[in-house]
Amino acid sequence: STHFCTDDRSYYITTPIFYVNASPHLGHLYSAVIADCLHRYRLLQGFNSKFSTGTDEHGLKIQQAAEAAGKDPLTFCTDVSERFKHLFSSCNIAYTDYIRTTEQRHRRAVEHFWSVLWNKGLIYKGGYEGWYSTQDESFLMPSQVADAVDSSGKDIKVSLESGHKVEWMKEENYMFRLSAFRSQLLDWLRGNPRAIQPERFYQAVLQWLQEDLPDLSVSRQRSRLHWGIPVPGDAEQTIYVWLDALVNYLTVAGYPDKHDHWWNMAHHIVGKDILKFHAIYWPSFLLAAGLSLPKTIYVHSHWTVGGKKMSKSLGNVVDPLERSQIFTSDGMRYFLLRQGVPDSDCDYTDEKVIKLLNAELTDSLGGLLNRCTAPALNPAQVYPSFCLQSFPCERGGRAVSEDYHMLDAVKNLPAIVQQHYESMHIYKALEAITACVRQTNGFVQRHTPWKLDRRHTQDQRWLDTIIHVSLECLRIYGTLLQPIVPEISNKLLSRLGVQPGERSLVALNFLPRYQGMHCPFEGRALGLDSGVLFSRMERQNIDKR
Ligand code: ME8
Repeated sequence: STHFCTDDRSYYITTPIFYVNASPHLGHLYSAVIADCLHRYRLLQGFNSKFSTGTDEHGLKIQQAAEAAGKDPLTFCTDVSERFKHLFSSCNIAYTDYIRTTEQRHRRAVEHFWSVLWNKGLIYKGGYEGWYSTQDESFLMPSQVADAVDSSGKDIKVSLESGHKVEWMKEENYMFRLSAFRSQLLDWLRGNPRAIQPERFYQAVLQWLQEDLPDLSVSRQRSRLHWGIPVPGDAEQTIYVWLDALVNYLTVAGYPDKHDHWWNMAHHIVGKDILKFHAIYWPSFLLAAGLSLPKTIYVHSHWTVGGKKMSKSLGNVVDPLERSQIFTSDGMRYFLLRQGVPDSDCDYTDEKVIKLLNAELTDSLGGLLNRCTAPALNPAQVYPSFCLQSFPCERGGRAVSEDYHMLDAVKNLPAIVQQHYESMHIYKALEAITACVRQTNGFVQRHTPWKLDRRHTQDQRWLDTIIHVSLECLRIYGTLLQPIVPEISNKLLSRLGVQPGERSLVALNFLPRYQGMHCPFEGRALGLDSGVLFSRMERQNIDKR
């Protein structure tokens, strides 16, 4: 097997490295938010987690973009790379590593990697003739190309998959023996049915492997492509940008120096358009170099906008920085992870964001917190006592059967949420949390605590019990939501008086008093009131900005 497990408590998650030919768009933030969520989840479980992201700065596409901007390529790359960094810090993307392919450490890793393949005879000099898409930095088979007409009415050829223009290319260059790896790839996939998720994409890769797998051109003539890493020992050739880019995952792990620790724990997040590079080329390169394969490749679908593909020419590209300033970083994170389904494309509109955030963060979650902490119901501003006579394990107190259902649901929630996080079904985790928040609101609504009279002992005990149970539910929701909305969770947990050391996923221990056990929160003062949990969004206020 190519899988070695050295340390079960370590985790290494990556985003694709982003092309710097244009500014960050919504899809880039989406990739980063998914990885950030999984990274934060592992940290809360007590893992040692490494999270890397960065920028892909070489290749013909960047070379041309820099020329068009009239800038020297490195200055151009640095400017755009800084915009990605700025977006990520604005959206609380807590990466531990940021890599740029123009860094010296990366060049060293790529040169070493190339030499290993070369020395094993897996790269040879040959001639390449075929279609190339600069936009996709991708070689295409004749069957993947179609006729089209460009905006000036000229007949052109385009990639069937991306719609981007392709050009005929004929060059002397270096070829990688991709064809030699087909059966090893099939073995790997058949032996690891969870290696590519969701299932749909795993099946797609198996399908591709039924077709022809020709050798791959892995260099370009320097006269055509000067912006890249030269082939070691041949200054006339530049290494193909995808080989260069994929090695970034190894560079961050420490390659060519000691890298096993992280490399054996690698998980990749990728968009569906770059699956072939990650699920066919990359594992083949790794097999060729004698390295282990990634543990999982998580594939996500794309965001469309108003039903259309995002594109500069349509003018519908969503700027994630601007949107996160309007809706807040947590607002955008919540929306993307709640609405984004890995299996199929999702559509973005401001209206959907406003509706979702108002309903789930302002009304449902914020409303629940408000009710339980408002001075009218909680004048002492404490985590009140739980009274087992009012809410006994055996029926008979004031609780009704729906209340017992709710307790069951919240008790099971952490395990369900963790399962969903682990299979990258983050939207399902959020669906489950939302359903529980709704149930807790129903619980409060059903028992109308505002009608109880604190002067009567029985009422006062029941009232305190209702609040205690609700605060316990909120503590669970706040803790589980930390990977998704770190700022809101922090605000919520701080208001409940839950200390930073009490927020891990390991010892959640929901409602211990129900089992007659000690509850560390009972009787504790609430934290300071720092205002509403999440402000309501109004369409008019957004249009004005
Ligand atoms: O592909 N919705 O970089 P990139 C969601 N440099 N995600 C989208 C999207 C959309 N509309 N459009 C693009 C590259 N993405 C290479 C990666 S990794 C060794 C090299 C996603 O800037 C896309 O699927 O074009 C990919 O995962 C990521 O954005 C980066 O795209």
